[in-house]
Amino acid sequence: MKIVNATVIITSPDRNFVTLKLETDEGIYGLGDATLNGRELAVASYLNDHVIPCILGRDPFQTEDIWQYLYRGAYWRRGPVTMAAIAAVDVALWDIKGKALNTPVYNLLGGKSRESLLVYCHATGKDIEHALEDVARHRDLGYKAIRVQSGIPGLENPYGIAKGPGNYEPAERGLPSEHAWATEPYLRHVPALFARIRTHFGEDLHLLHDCHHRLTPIEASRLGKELEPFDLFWLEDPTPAEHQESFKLIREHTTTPIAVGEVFNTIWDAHDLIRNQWIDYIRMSVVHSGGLTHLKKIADFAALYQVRTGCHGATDLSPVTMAAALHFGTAIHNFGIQEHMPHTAETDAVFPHHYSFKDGFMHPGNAPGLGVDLDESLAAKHPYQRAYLPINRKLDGTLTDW
Ligand code: EZ4
Ligand code: CO
Repeated sequence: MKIVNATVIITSPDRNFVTLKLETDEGIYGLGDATLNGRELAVASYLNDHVIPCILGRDPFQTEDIWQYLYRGAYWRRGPVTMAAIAAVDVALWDIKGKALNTPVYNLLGGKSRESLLVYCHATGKDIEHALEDVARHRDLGYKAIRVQSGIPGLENPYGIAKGPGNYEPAERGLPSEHAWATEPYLRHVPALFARIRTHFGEDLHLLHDCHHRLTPIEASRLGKELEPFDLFWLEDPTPAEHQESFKLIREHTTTPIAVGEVFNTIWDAHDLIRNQWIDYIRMSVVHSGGLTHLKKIADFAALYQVRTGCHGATDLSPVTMAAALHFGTAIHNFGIQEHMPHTAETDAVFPHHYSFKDGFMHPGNAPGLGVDLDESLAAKHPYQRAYLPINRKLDGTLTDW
């Protein structure tokens, strides 16, 4: 079998998605997600201008060799643009392989280690009362694990909070908006939020919280400690992780489990975090971490250190990535949890799929390959629209992490 055609399809049903379609001489095609929130066109160009000419004519079964060819052959290694482009090729190849062998991708990655995957959703509210209402709504939808974020007194529109009813979407069309951030009121507020949630909902719900990289290591240590009585499933992105050793300080101060990795691209971003057991969950995603070929190796490495997966699953990861993550999580031994931020009906219509949600768990479906398709004529009706994530500044104007 040979790859004979490759197309990059950009669509924006409600937000931007970049998809690679690889076609073979036997009529089988595969899909890979190449979406990089706010930098979509850079990955599209990387694929169109630099990758596609090199892979035409190759054997789509050679997932390992093609991965190494794109990673080592580029000379310039790593980085989100490169790794998203490699992921798109890799995932499309696994999709082709599954379809050619008439089996779901999870069977190619080790077969079923479980029947379905525990997922967590996002509950948000402009204040504690509204956050409690949103937790109740998600619990009633069947979720067993809920990430909770709430507005902070004195801060308008902090990142991670839905602006109104309906699905939350962090990317905004147009140029980036800017929001104020202050750590002191945040640190005072979050323990109160979780105290109220536990009083209200009892001990059974798994509760998670995302700090969006906004704390220093010692601030994160304090927060982790103060949250211990509320038994969090994890505290996510407590501090930026470019300097991996920052997590040592947090680890020495708190037993609240720590998750990180949604912005990582390769194993080298997590190597120290994992081998020193400074984290409990590695959140790298299929699309931003070089595809299934690389993420499988990362999961196997993490397993040696009792670190489990908690793959990023926000709406900026397309249904192709959600399908790939579910096949992956079905097969690996050290699966922990999967993030689930449901796509809108418009996005689901562009990407018809076989995966499903029921009673707090997701299942990849049993269709050959990934079990996700792209309606190209519908996709063409939704052209790209410039969009960015918001920017955060401290009250004095200093730019901060988010
Ligand atoms: O900010 O996906 O855990 N989920 C998150 C997401 C990320 C966005 C960035 O593109 O933190 O909402
Ligand atoms: Co996050």
